[in-house]
Amino acid sequence: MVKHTATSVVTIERYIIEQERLYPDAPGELSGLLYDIALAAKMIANKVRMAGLADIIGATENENVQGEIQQKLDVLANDMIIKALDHSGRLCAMASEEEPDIIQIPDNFRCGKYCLLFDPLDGSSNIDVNVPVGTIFSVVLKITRGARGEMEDMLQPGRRQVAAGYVIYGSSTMMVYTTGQGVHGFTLDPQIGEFLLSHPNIRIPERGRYLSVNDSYEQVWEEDVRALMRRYRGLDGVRDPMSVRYVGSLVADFHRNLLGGGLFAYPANEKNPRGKLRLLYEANPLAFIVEQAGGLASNGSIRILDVEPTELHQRTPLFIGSKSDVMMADRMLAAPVLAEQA
Ligand code: P6P
Repeated sequence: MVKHTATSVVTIERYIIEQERLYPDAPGELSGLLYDIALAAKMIANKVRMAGLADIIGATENENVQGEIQQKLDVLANDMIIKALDHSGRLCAMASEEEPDIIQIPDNFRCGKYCLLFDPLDGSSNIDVNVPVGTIFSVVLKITRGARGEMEDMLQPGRRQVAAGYVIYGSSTMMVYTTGQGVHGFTLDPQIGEFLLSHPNIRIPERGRYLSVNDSYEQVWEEDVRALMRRYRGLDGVRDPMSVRYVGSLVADFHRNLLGGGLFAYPANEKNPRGKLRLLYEANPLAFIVEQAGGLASNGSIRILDVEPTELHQRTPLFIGSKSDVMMADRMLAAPVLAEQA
């Protein structure tokens, strides 16, 4: 495989093809699926960029963008992803944070062998205050017989993923993905409408600089969680103190920690007894990415990728990021299951 650096001009399409060549028997369907997701990401980026202009743009007489933009952006993003992928012939079904049930492929389109699970626009409430938001996606192979996807195809543990990624709509738009051969980041050049390789082979530092957690739940955490957060802050003298960086947008917090080293923690609490974040299309894809980058992800007792799903929208506690910091969580919160696997 050609070794790329961030200075060579490599589009995401070229990179996907080069990765596919590593596996001659790969039929290319997964590559096509990743292109389609990159296309949907460009369309969503365009809408997210214009969100703040809805009132202004809407004032012109013939623009319908105000209605389109003012339609909740996460619903708009959801529809864009479905429309960009439902006719590709690569999917047997989809599942979205915005839809209660699985999304079937229309009868007039061919079914494929992959399932796509996604959160179309996580953290969308942050758009009004210009905080970065993101799209998160997970791809698994169909395991049931027949052409159409079934719930059983969606309820697979994260270790069965064949691809995962996210798009962050921030100061620039980036798409970061893995197919199990490392983690690669692409930055959208809006002038040419292409995602260009900017972060080849991302690796997360072993120890985190940043702690991302919402302290307002401190009073409703279990005592072991409180002790863990004191440790991350260096208050019990075991670890050097981490700086707290909490945006309140999962993809933004995760992305910063992936590049700079850190830990994102969303423990269970009285308000969210099973945690807040969704297993199938938030925790699982980010866990696949972080492990491919040398980090870890846990629910506080076992590896996220080993959690056996039972419901499409089930939630999970989440500790994800630098390996030594996630292992610290697993030592302090439960029997050290993760330590043997690391
Ligand atoms: P809290 C956004 O609503 C979100 O789903 C994630 O993007 C974010 O990490 C989390 O919730 C923030 O939750 O309870 O701290 O506001």
